[in-house]
Amino acid sequence: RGPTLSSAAADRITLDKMVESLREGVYEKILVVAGAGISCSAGIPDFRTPGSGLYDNLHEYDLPYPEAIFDIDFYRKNPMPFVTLSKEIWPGVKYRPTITHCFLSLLGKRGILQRIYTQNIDGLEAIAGVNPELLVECHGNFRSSGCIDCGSSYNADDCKSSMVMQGEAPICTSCGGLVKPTIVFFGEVMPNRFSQLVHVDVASCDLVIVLGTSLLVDPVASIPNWVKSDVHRCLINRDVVGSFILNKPTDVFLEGDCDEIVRKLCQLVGWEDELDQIYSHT
Ligand code: CNA
Repeated sequence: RGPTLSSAAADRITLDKMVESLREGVYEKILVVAGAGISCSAGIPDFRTPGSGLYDNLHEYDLPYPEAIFDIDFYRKNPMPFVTLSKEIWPGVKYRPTITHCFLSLLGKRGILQRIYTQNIDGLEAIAGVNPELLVECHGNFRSSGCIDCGSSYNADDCKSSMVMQGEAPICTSCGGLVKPTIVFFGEVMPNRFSQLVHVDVASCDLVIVLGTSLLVDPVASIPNWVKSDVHRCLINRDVVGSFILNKPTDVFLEGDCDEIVRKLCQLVGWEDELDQIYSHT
């Protein structure tokens, strides 16, 4: 016999049940999937929000199509759009972590974070104090750089001063090719760390929290689908995305602004002071 309607209802995850489980320490291995939406309140636009998203605001770069800014062949012909974007978002220069980044840091400090898979390249999770061991920056970061032709590594500080101070792409000292930070462009392979960790993480997590992403870029977009079928999944976003469908017993959708929602969640669980403490130190 399958579950009766009433037992299915009893098993259904709700905000109240999730809060209670967080308070009582039921979840011990939380897997987080994050996207550009968690950095919007820091001042960094996302890609796809109509009007404010980067894709609607790329006129100044004169790109043939929006994704060209992260296209390796286009970079080879015209690195300036990416250089200009990098100058804007280079970690530690202009933007500070949001309440949501601090919430992720809080999960880490409480020892209940399995891993964060972030699609963001702004480095704000690390700046918020997330232990590097608990972080997979799926689309790379600005902390290292290399030649797009011969692959030689290039000093990241020198790359930063070329791009941020001089506003130009550095040239490889070995082969004369163009250098870029180790941001994963379309068609490039993801960091090894992703494939090394993701299988174990999806198999062992006991809650998935997805925040601020349209879940349109694979393979990260598929992570929430790879967890066991009875694992609770919480989506904190402005809209329903990916395989989250309303009324699925394992899923809870908290609709709206992620900073407001994680603050509310922390209030309910009793973690708000801790959250504010982390925020005040970033
Ligand atoms: P996206 O496709 O732009 O989607 C963003 C999602 O977040 C949308 O569903 C929005 O509705 C939602 N959203 C926006 N603001 C908020 C908010 N305040 N609270 C809750 N939800 C919100 O971005 P994805 O991350 O899904 O796309 C993957 C791309 C984006 C990756 O390759 C990134 O490298 C790239 N990107 C990164 C950054 C960054 O590093 N900060 C910025 C822009 C784009």
